[in-house]
Amino acid sequence: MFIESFKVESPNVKYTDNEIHSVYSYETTELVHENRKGAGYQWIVKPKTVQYEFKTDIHVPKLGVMLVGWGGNNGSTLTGGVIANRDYTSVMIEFMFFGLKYTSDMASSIRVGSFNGEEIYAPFKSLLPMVNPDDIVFGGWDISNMNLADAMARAKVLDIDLQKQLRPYMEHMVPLPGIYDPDFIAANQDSRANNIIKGTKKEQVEQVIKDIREFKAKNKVDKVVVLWTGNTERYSNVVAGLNDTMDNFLAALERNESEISPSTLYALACVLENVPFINGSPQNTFVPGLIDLAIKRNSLIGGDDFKSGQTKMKSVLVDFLVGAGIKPTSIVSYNHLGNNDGMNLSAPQTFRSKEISKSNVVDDMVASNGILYEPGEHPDHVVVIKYVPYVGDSKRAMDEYTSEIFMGGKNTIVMHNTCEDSLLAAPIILDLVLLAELSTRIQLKAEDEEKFHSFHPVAAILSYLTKAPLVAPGTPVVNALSKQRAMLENILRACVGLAPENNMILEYK
Ligand code: NAI
Ligand code: DG6
Repeated sequence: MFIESFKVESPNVKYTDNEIHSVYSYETTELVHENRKGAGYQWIVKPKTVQYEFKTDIHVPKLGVMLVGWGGNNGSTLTGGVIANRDYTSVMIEFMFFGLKYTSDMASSIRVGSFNGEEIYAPFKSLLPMVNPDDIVFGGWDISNMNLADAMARAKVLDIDLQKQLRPYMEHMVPLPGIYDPDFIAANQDSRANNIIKGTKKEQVEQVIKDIREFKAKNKVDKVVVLWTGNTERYSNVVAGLNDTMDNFLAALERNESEISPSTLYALACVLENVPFINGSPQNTFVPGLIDLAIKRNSLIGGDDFKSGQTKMKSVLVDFLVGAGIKPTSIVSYNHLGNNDGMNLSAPQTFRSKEISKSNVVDDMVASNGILYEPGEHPDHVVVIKYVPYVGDSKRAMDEYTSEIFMGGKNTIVMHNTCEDSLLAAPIILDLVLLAELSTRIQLKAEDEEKFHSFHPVAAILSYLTKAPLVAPGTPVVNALSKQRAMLENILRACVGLAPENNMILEYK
């Protein structure tokens, strides 16, 4: 049975006019490696309970979302999709949130419990008060000055009838000039760049800060989240004295160092302005010096690279195979696409960024099974991307997984997936900004801490939606989709005093 909403009644949970307060027992384990007399070294596992308190501000702000690369396929598709849902006409109604099937917040559900032997589910978004996407004000930057209606037509993603309906809503939307540095993206993007912020890197950062403030004031929004959905950049070189520490990085900005990428400049502006910044592309926007600064200023950063299709499947399938004692030995992922993203990725240096984020995704799953893999052993893993203009945004992805199975046999699984890339990415962008905003309203405190604090500014809670999750130094990276989803869901459950979903169903045993 599906219910729309619920309220938790428990001595551990208090709803006030301003917040939800919960007291939560975090059950975990502590491991020690001890030398026990006669038995040599032995791993000892000690179950441990830590009391946490969570406080969630229930006042949902009016949210502004500024996209870097607003006029791209993802930006125009998302903007059009949200308008179609909000201001629908009879034609648009057919398309309402069609593309949002994959969002965790908008269309997924959680199990609440069982009632008379029946499982009860509720919308994921009923867990905690979240921004309604209809109420978001969109804006942003693009190095191309094309208005959003023309950008939508160029993208050729949304249905043509829908585009006609959306045009009047979008033709007045023109991206702000963006920071352009041809050294960081493919040369084939040059003809697009007619809308550029001039000046030194420091002046460009100052302009982005000014843009954010003006957007906020003009649209009367309470909060802004900025998300990079611009072209994939090449990796920045991480160099001692340049961007390895906060001080070196800020000094490098003063010197107008050429190795600071546009995406890093936008992110820096956001960190200085205390505005959450999310990177939807694979490049290393978050150089160590910037991460340092974000931590010092407690400003949310998250990324990297939307986990939309092929990689999402991989983080399900390899987790299943390795978890089932089946040993993937060769993973070959090929895709071709014909949109501007594909054209930009046809340059070796930008492709390399994507290759890295797509390749590391099985590491934690492989490391989880020492029966199948020797230390350091890894399946062959090859990623190929080709640019085929004819297919436009409709990406064709083919994957071959070869695994060793029982009695030395081999099993080969082949997948072929065709989908508009931007219809997969747009809802992920929405989820990322909604969750980032929500996470800034949550405070927590462990039993040995005196004061409440926010989550670590490096927002690992967004991992579920990214190919190469950015985590705080020393935090494990989790790529397996089911674990990422469980982390997200269970943390939000804890905020309303609900136990993690353990699937034991002991009440029926
Ligand atoms: P797109 O090429 O259509 O759009 C990117 C936009 O960014 C363009 O309009 C371009 O003019 C603009 N741009 C480039 N550099 C900029 C800068 N420095 N400042 C402001 N604007 C800038 O690409 P699309 O398809 O929208 O994808 C965007 C990004 O999302 C790409 O990096 C892609 O790799 C990444 N991505 C996309 C996924 C998908 O499923 N569509 C999944 C994972 C990542
Ligand atoms: C070619 O792979 C283009 C890319 O931008 C992808 O569409 C994007 O990274 C999605 O990747 P995946 O592996 O999640 O489908």
